[in-house]
Amino acid sequence: MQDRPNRPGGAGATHADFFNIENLKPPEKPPQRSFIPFEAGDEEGGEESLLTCADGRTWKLSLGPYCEGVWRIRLAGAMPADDGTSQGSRHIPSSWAVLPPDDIDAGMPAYEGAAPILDGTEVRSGNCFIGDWKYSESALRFSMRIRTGSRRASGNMRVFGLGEKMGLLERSGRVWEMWNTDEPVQTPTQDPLYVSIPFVLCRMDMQWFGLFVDNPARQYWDTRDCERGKITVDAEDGYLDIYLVRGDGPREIVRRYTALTGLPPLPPLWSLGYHQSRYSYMNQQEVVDTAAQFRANDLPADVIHLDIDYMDGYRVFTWDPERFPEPETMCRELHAMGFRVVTIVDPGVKCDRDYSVYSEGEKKGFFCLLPDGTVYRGSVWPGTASFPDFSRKDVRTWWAEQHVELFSAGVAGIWNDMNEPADFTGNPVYRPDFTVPDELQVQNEGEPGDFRRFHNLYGSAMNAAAREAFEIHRPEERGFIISRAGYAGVQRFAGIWTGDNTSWWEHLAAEIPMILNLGISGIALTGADVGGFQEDASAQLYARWFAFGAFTPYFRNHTEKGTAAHEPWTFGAQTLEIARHYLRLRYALLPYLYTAFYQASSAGEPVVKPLLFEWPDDQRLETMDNQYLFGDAFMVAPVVRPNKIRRDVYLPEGRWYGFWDDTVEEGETDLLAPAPITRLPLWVRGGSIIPHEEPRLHTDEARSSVLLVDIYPDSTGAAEGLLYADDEEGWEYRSGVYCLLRFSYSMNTLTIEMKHRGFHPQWDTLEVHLHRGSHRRPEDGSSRSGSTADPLRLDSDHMELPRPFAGGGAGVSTFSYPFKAGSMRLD
Ligand code: MIG
Repeated sequence: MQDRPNRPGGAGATHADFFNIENLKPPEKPPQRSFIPFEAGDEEGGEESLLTCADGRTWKLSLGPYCEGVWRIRLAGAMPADDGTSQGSRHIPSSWAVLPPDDIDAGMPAYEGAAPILDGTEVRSGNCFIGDWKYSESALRFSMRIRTGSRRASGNMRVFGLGEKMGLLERSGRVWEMWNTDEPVQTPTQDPLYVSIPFVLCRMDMQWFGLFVDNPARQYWDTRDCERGKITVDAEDGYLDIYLVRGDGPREIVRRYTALTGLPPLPPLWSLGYHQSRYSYMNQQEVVDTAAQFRANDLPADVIHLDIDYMDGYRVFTWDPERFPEPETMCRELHAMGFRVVTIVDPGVKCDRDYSVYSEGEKKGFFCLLPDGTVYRGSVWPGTASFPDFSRKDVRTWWAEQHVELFSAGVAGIWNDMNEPADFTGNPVYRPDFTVPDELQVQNEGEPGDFRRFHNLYGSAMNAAAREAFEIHRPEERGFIISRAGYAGVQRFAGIWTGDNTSWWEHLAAEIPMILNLGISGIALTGADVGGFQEDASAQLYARWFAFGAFTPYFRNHTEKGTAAHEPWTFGAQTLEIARHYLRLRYALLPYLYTAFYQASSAGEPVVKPLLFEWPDDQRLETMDNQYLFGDAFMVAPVVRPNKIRRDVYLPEGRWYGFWDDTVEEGETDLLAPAPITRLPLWVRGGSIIPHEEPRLHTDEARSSVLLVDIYPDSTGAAEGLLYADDEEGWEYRSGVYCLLRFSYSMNTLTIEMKHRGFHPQWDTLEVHLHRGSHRRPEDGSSRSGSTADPLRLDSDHMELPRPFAGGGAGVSTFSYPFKAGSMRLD
């Protein structure tokens, strides 16, 4: 039995301890500490400055360029310990997040703005100041401020990013904690959640900055003084490793930050199709039957997920012998229907000496140890469990090898859950310690330490091991990994889904700023449990969420144990029709979406982006988190409230085409858009060219040989778009086996330019649709009076589905050509 005094549910705890209110007090955020400021030392150099503190010890502040547009600011010194001795060191540990400068190349233009300078105790870049360094026994603190000519601060600072957080797009006004936490109660005030990414994108007056504080220990970001031009950061580890990212605007800064922490691999095309999940499909037959229902209902889908009940007693890397007796047969049957299988993997290994993963891990000394050198035993789904030390290369390789149990059965993707890591022995109400003890020792690639430093890295390191699993067992495939936890840079290994949301309208709304801020924080492959995880969705919520989900990067339906069924056919015929409609649209747009992912993996561009990416000077867009861009061409304005038949939409500068009816609007305009239950409010940005194709039932199905291309000219009559194509699964694209086409249209001529010719796409015919648009708003069909059906009824006999790309209606001209590079006149 271990002695865990702060853990009411810990080993040896009694029932009474568990409900002891004292033990369940929320932790103080941030803890009160008394800080002592640093003073400038005698020696000052151009790129280094020595700071002294009251006890005479010196700290070194240094500044240097890191890579294009990025400067690194470091503060290292001695952290005084309680007993007055010096603990910690001047040594800044190697980063898990940041790539070596030589490996960073996102093909970006050189940055020509003012480089920061180190000036005494401060770093200055334009009107941005980083300084005000302070220390206490338990944390380092600094502030970023803006100063303007007047003595009053500008009062005009906005911050975005910080990874996966509740709340709005804009992050000012509270203290945010960086500490990966398994938190299913996602109320607006809840913080933290599963992912920690200490990066902000901020605007100060008309200047944009990125600030990344690469320190995986617990941090607090205090944005309450943003309106007075100040952010304060506390980091509970004895060093600061800060990256100041400059660029021409939000897009370039995010691209630079993403390149700094690693571009994501291109996901295989199948993983951009639809994923069906539930906690859990309880046996092999149920999985196969569910997949068959998709086909019987003519529903496009590519993936089915197996949650923890496929395992034998929740032993990771095993199959339950009764309920999943023949996983190989199951995967084969699923594959024959065009389904791939993704299995959940949890890090906690059941302490059971008759189970090889445990006995081997124990023998090899691969589990995290308590300070006294004994193996730590926590408690998760399998009961008592130990946690692999993923900070070690040899442990990651060993973990990667265990995946053979899944891969040999035919599993195609890995879903890493519980990797905060969650440990039920912590405080179940205030969950920051619902994890393994801070004292656990890790070897951390030769820089040993404890979980204070490694906690936030645990998820990323587990994902690195899963990446290695693909490298070992499926070297020909890109693989697919979706994770719940992660730290900055996790995008190199995995995408992130937003965890345990609830079937609430509020959560549908909350997912938009959450995935936008994840995108700002470098993670392109993101999505939420469609329909909501906890509780039962209503048909109306489900229909709205489904349409929105089709316009998120990772599109998966999932639900909790014990909830009503959430498969698309379980809400009645009309909801099924709506789901099919948006699934078909998703599949039609795969060439477009895949191209957006190419931009993510080659240039660090998020797939879903806030409007401020394109219109950084339009200050109305800074708080806009119910509309967003999906790729470069679509603006999505999901309905996130019940019983709405219209919704308010703001169209920024430029020309806009209603996706369903080609109504042309000139921004900047506010309008009330029709939104019957069948209709996701959707616009195409004038100036776009969108490649798409006939929807298939799954991505292995033979595709039509016709590439469809829709042209939406801007007010000058011009448009452009990209198309990326490759073999959709392997790594050859990294050695140039892909094609990249640029479409441009002006003066009635469409030009296709081959930017890269390393692959032959499968389409041989091009069908071009030129949209001329209509300035007259059609009858919107959303009024309750008149002849049209009730816009919200999901039980009416007749349902009119809106027609994608305006259904090739009156304002659309169609042309057909062989698909090849060259120019063609459209008249
Ligand atoms: O503590 O594996 O977020 O998607 O269904 C619950 C069971 C553990 C949490 C995940 C959820 C998954 C569930 N898991």
